Amino acid sequence: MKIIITGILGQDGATMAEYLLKSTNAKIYGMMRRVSNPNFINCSNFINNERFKFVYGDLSDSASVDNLVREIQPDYFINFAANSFVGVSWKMPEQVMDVNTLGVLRCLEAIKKFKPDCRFYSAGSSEEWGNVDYAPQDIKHPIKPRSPYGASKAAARHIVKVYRESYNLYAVHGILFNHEGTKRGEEFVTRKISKGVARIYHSILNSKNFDPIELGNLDAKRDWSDSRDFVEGVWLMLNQNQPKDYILSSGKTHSIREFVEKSFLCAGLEGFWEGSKEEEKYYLIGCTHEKIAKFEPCLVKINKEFYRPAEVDLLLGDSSPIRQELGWSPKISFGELVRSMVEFDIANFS
Ligand code: G4F
Repeated sequence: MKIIITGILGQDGATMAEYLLKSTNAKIYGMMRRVSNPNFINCSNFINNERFKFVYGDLSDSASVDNLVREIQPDYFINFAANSFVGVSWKMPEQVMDVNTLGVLRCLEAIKKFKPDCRFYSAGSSEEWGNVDYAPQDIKHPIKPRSPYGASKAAARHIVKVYRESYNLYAVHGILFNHEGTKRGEEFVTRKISKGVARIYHSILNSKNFDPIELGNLDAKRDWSDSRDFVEGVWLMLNQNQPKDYILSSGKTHSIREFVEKSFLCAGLEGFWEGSKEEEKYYLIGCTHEKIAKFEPCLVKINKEFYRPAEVDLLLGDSSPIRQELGWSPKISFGELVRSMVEFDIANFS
């Protein structure tokens, strides 16, 4: 069995490869773009596995995608490559549409031309629903994106459906709610918080002053899960009798504020909120370190730079169909997810 995974250096591609190398005998081809200084940290557990190989390709270059599918003849093509940072999608909307939407089209075209029985996974997003009408959101929720990123994923969803129906391809567009972990990029809010907590924890341990973590909107709510649970759901979606799109979500929602509080508690640090709107701050309770206490130990403050032009206020997913029909369920709770990220970042702080 041969599987192409795009986005191999990112959280989802690397987590998927780890899972498939353990649970199948497949040969994995991890597609990466040529960049000057690639970061292989997320691939360290499998980079030397004899069933794993890096291959060059780029979703914005159809010839490269065509060549990979023609030469490898994959049984599965799992597309996790994307410009996945919502916040930056207003700054480079054309590139986002090119990679996230046309990139999916290029994969589908390559499969149609060179390996029509290859099963294709397209990574959809709860951002497609954006300004939500109801909660929990199910697969029938209207598409109302709030960002170029959300629009790019919604368009990808349509093109997957069109190719599935027009050419009888096995192509699914699974809707993934937020999913995190220790491979998460530092620009996303959860990893930014867990890394910030680790930095502050070590400063306090060494009686050093520290800068607060600077965040944007604290009141947005997200349905967070662990990415290791999600790759199992993706694999189930790829192995149904007939292709069908599903949602993966925990079914619980938490605010950024709650993520902050829980993360600091995991490091043994308790805080309290004071002030409102842009002046709101999170202070450390009962700091006993003489040197730190002097500096009014502020843990979190607001920086307007991290506000978005349009926000998605609430995400909460209904994943009951995949639970009932394919037997998927997440094993890692929100509390365990936060703890694992904070403990990892404290242990690996440098
Ligand atoms: O961590 P985020 O950047 O993730 P976001 O925008 O929810 O998108 C993630 O989940 C989607 C699925 O729902 C994926 F499709 C997408 O690729 C990505 O993985 O932001 C989460 C929330 C937002 O409401 C944001 O406004 O956190 C808020 N936030 C507050 N302060 C911040 C910050 N986000 C970031 N990145 N940085 C901040 O300082």
